[in-house]
Formats: sequence, structure tokens, C-alpha cells
Amino acid sequence: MRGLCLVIILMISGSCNQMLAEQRQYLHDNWTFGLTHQSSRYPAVVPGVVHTDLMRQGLIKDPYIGLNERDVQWVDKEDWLYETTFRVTDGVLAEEHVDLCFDGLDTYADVYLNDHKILEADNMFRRWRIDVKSLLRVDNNVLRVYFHSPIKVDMPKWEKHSGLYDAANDQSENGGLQDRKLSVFARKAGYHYGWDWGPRLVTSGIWRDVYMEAWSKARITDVYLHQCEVSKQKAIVRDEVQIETDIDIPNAVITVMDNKGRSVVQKKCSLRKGQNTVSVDFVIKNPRLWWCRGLGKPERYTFMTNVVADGKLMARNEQRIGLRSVRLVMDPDEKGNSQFYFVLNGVRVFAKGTNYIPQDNFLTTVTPERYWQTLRDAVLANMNMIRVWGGGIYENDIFYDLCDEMGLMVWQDFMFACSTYPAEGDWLESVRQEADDNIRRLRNHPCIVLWCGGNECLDAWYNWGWKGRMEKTDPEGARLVEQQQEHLYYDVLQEITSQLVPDDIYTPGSPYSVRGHGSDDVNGDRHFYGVGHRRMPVSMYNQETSHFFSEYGMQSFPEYASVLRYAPDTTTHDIGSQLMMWHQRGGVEANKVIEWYVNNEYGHPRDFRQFLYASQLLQGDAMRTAIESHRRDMPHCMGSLLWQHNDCWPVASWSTRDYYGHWKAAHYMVRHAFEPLLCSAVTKGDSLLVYAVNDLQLRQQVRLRLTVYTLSGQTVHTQTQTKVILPNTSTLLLKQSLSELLKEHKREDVVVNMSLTASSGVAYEANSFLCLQKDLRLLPAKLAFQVDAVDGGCIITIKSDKFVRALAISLDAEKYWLDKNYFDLLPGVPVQCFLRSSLSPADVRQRMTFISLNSMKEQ
Ligand code: BMA
Repeated sequence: MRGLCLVIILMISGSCNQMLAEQRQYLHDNWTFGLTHQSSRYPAVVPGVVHTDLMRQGLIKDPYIGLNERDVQWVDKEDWLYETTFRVTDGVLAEEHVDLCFDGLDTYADVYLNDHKILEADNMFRRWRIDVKSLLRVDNNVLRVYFHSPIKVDMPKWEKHSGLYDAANDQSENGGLQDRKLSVFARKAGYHYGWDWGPRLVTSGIWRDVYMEAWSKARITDVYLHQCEVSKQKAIVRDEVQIETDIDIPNAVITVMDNKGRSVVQKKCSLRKGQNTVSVDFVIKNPRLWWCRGLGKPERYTFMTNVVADGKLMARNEQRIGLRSVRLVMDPDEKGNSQFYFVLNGVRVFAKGTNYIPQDNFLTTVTPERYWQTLRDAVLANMNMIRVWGGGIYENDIFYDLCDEMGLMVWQDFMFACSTYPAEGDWLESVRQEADDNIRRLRNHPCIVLWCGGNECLDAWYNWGWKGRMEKTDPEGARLVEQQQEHLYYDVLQEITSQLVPDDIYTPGSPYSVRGHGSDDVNGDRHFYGVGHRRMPVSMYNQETSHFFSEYGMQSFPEYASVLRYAPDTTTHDIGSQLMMWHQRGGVEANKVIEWYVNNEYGHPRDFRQFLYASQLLQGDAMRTAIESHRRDMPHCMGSLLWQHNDCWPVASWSTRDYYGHWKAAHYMVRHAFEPLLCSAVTKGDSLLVYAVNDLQLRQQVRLRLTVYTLSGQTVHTQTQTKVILPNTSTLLLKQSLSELLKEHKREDVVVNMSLTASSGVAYEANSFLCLQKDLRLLPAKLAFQVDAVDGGCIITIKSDKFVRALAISLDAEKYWLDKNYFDLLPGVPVQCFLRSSLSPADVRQRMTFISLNSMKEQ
């Protein structure tokens, strides 16, 4: 806990040996909270939110467990008071200016310091800074934050505009508000009001750091290291510095230094009392470039910007950046439709990735370890891009720091999703400020490759029938709503991005659409839920095309061990039970969709556990099929971001990792399908077509060995094929008639095994089926396994006498990770996987259970 301790953030200058005046004092201690209309006060944790404080005091139960969420809906209808007293450190008091800073207030908050109202905050996404020097005393300063109920604040706005704006996923009924979807009026994370994977927990609280920053004479308020030109030969960087001073400094020198303290460039300038902007250009020859995963190392540079006058360091700022150039190519294709592909440092990149939602409804509970793990899991799945989706938050700095470090490109939405918004007046001004705050905060991160207006908002209006409906009942209103939405995405956000990040890319929304229209599936990026929501067979992924799939997905349930954590009572273990339905926010229809696919593609699971397993297998196969199809279609298709990477509470959803961080089958299968070298088969008519996709930047000589086995292990057919494949391409390796492959055998009795090896040593192995998996005549299999202790866990070796489809290993334990799971076993061929856990081999043997499609089919 940093608490009231004094942190001198900037101490001694390398060049001038002067003490620097800017100091920071965190105000995270001694907080209490309570209802404004009651006198009881309880200890509070800051940063935090009301719900977590109430939970800590035992005043509400954990809303993630069972049906508890229903019982806490009163919390957002109340006003809450947070209060602390603090002593100001001598260091802070000695400075000429003291600013009180809130990095985030959720959301409608009046702030009082020593009984003076100093702020009325109304936007969760903004940062606030107030000059408080004149209000401070040495001791017993009282800081009060009065949080108004977001429901009470926004209800009058809803009543005034009744019926004009809509929010597809706002679960107002669950909050006892009937159809009053107020969320659009608040500049607050949309998913707090519920989503089709999220609970309705509308939080309030000091959700990011609060501190005092003290300074004298000058401080740097902003540094933008604008990369004007980046190539292998040189990088031209413009350091745009904003400096606030309270005196004229006619003889200032701006110095940019590297991490070794060497001066990169210096510029003399005259600073005027007030706000100053100074630009200093510098060139780095033969820069080490920032590359995304798969293309190279994400190299980074640290630059210090110093303001010096008369040999004294007045202010300093440090930035860690990566040098890279990014382009989004949207030139017309041969049919005249807009392409959509990223070019990083001159190299065309196939974007492999996922969509990210906030990791928790209680944002302040997400630890740095969880951030690391969540992003590490994207990297482990061979991804190079992650989309920060518009219904959540502009993420914490740590998220982007990790993406910079891990080489994950970030597609950054502005925080608008599946809604129409009152884009006028104060609301719009607040959005302008929010965009300004967040672009300035994030723009030095090399990971951000795209700023996007929002998620499906334009589609909601144009393509989901909203416009048509309103035009019938309220044509005037429809005109207003349309004009406001277009102004927001095509003017306001566009203008702010072009001012603050002139060389960055902005698109008005995802999926892509041009002014006056919704998306059309062929131009730009596409969201495709025909498979999933609209019950097209999984094989339709092989037919549907796009230049860039930025969303597609299939729901599944968490595994049994995870279900037990939020539904410990086994009598609720039925997907239709009240509890399980509560943790399925897509409603009855979403469960029906899963059941329909499971029955159609895999057959009928006999019990709850089998159903959980089958739902995961379905999702895994669906994601794998989609990814393979997108990659085979390269270079027509140059991106595949699945929906969705993570959950914000325990739930049935589209996530490939559950709330507790457990990988679902899909995460393993996605990892496999995103490997740099892919071998993928698809049946067309009477033929099997096998492709190799090469994301490696090298030409490869590849050798394919294709073997058809019966499910009991006899070889039916085998053939090999060699070919040279070029970098960044998809190549048809082989086309073979099914009758040739099958001989006298039936499709239901065989598996096609493909093993691809490249001259570089990279290899890929996969199985393919010639019928739906429910029709496979899988045989009862005898498994033999062995568990051996190794550093950090165990190696599990498993063998089977018959072909086994999608063997899932589960452990009766909360914390473990397997590097392989949901894999096939060829008869007699052992598979080894690494289990990371603290369990002994004996424990593992005892707690390990298996389930496979074979066992599910055994009656
Ligand atoms: C897309 C997303 C989310 C939603 C998902 C699944 O619309 O942008 O809004 O959760 O599909 O329905």
C-alpha cells in the first residue's frame, strides 16, 4: 500500500544534479464509506468500488456466486459517501502548486476538500486535476467524495428523451427498471449495466489512483513522441512537449535523453507563464524496430524529456516507446470493395487475435498478475492482435505496457457499443474531453495500431431495424438520432484523432461502414454470427468471406471445476436450472443454440458434465474451422479476431478462457489453428483439398504426409507431397478424390491425419473428418497413462488402443494449467502433456478424470 507515503517521483537529474520539485503523495489510506443518508461508516479500500467494500464488510454476498447478483441491485440506487483525512507532507506543502488528481472516478462524484466543493465529476473515463493549494492545511484535511446514484442521475434524462435512444444489451429489467435503459446517458462502462455475457452491477467508486502532485515553476503536462517517419534506415521523431509554467523562463533548454543519459537532442526556447508547446525533432539511424509477435522482437526505446533553465532541471518526463510504422490498407479490391489489412514496418500482417472485454465487473480487483496472465494467454495462443472492445473501458496503463512488451497489436475502440447515444450538448463535450484524455494517455504506446469509433453502434441503427422502426413512429426523432450518431463517429472522434494522433489510423466503427449506411459484409472488417446466433452449420465458416473478420464466435460453458465454484450445489447442475440460467446472459435462446449445435454436430450428451464438455468441443471446432478458413483465404482475408478472449464473471459465454482463467477447449484449438505454419483440409464436392498457410517470413520447402486411418488404427491410404511455399501465403498442396482416400471404407469410419514438416524444422499435425462428428463410429478406447514429476509440475503420457477424439483431461483442483488438452489420440501413438501444478504425481493420478467424444458416445 503506497498510502500516505511520500513518493518523490523525479529526483536527481543526470545532467544537472538538481533536486526536482515535482512530488506525489498518494491518498489511498484511512478511507471510510457509507450511505449518505445514514451515519454508519465502514472502512473502505481505495482504489475500489462500493460493491467490493460492501462485500469486504460482509454487508452483501459475492454477487458472482449463485443468484446473489439479484440481491445487490439496490446498491446502484443509493448515494454513497467516501471520506478520508490526511496530513500533507512537508515536501508537498513547500511547493508553490499542489494539484489533487483523480485518475478515475466512477462516475457522478462531487468532491469536497475541507468542505469546499472542488469538482463535479461525470465521466468515468476522464482524469481530473484540481489546484488545491489554497485549501490545504498541514493536518486534518478532509477529503469527501459524494457518489450520486447513476440511476437517479440519469433517470430524468431518460424520461426527457424517452424512446429516442436504445441500448441492445442494457439489462434494465434485472435492475428493476423495466425498459428504462439509462446506460447511454452515462459516460461509464457499458457492460456494467449488463451484457449478453455479463451481470448487471452498476458500480460507483474511486476506481483509479488519487494523489496530490506538487510542483513549482514548471511542470511537463504532456509528451507526445510523434513518429513522423519510421523505416529500417531511420526514424524521425518529433517530441511535442507541453509545459505549464508560473513564470516566464526566457532561457529554457529542452533536452531529450536516451536511457543511458546521453543527450539525443537539445533545443533552446523561451517559455511564457502559462501553457507552452515546444517541438523538438530528432533522428535515430538504423533503429531497432518494434515488431508484433511472429514478425520480430518488440524492441523499445526510453526517452527522457527534460526542461532545464540556468543549469537547473525544472521538469522531466520519461516515455518508453517502440519505433514502428503502421498502415491500414483499404484500397479497392478487384470487385471495388474496400480491403482491410495492416502493414507493419512495410510488412503485410495477417492479424491473428481476439476481442477483449474488461476482466471483471469490479475493475479494481484485477491484479497485475491477472493482466499478465490474460495477455500471456493471448500470446500463447499465437495471437498478434487484441481488440479492446467498446463496451468496456480504456484500459489501465499496464495493459498497454504489457502489449508493448509482448508484441501484441491493439485495436482500440472508443467506448461505445451496441447503442445509440445522446450525442449533443454537455454529453458530447464530455466525450470530447474523454477522447482527449485517453488519446494523450495512450498515444505513445507502439502497440496501438487502430482507433475505432465503437462497436456495432452504426449497425444497430442502420442494420438492426432501429432506424426503420423509429422512422415509422417518430420521423423527426429518427433524423435527430441519425444526425447525432454520424456526427459522433464521422466528425467528432475523427477530428480528435486526426488532431492528436495525425498519423494514426481511425475507422468510424466496427464493423466498417461508410457515412449513411451500416456495414455490408464485403467492405472493410466484418462481424459474422451466422454460425452461432443464426444457427448456420459450422461448415458455413468455410463459405463466408471477408477481408477481415473482427468478430465471430460460439458460446460454451465453463468446465465442471469452474461451474462448481459459482454453483456449488449440485442440484442446480442442469443447464436449464434457475442458477445456470442466471449465469447465461444470452437467455434461453442462447442455451437452445448451444444444444441445437451440440445435438446436430456431436450427438446427445447424457449428463451435465458431458454437456459442458460437448459445448466446449463445439466452440473449439467452430473457432478452429473459422480460423482455418480465414487463413486459407489469405491474402483476400487478412485478419481473424474471434469473440471473445475472457469473461468478467463466471458465466456461459463466447470466451475461450473462463473467468477463473481456465482455458476452454477452444483456447487450445485456437492456439493450434493460429500456429505460424498451418495445414488445413476442407472437403469440396467429392474431393479433399489440403492447404498450407505460411505466416513465417521465409519461403519454406514443405512435406505433407497424409494418412487415412480407420478408427481402430489400420492404414487405409497414405501419400506424401512436397512443395515450396512462399512467405505470407496460403497454398493448395493437394487435391485428392474422396473415393481414392476411402477405398472401400465409409466416411464415418476414418480419420484423415496430416503431418506437415517444413525445411525450417517447423511442423504441424492435424486430423480431419469426412463426416459430422456425431456420425463418426468411434470405438470404446482403453487408455493407458503415466504421470512423472518434473520441474513445476508433471508430464502426463497417454496412449490409447483406438482412435480417440478430443480427449479432455480435468483435475479436481482449482489451480492448474495443461499445455495441451482436448487432443486426439491415434491408436498406439503416445501423447505427452505438461501439467503445471503443485500436485504430486500420485495426487494427479487420483484427481484426474478423462472425457472424450468416444466416452460421450458410449451408451
Ligand atoms: C457482438 C459483440 C458483443 C456481443 C457479442 C456476442 O455483438 O460486439 O456486443 O457480446 O457479439 O453476442
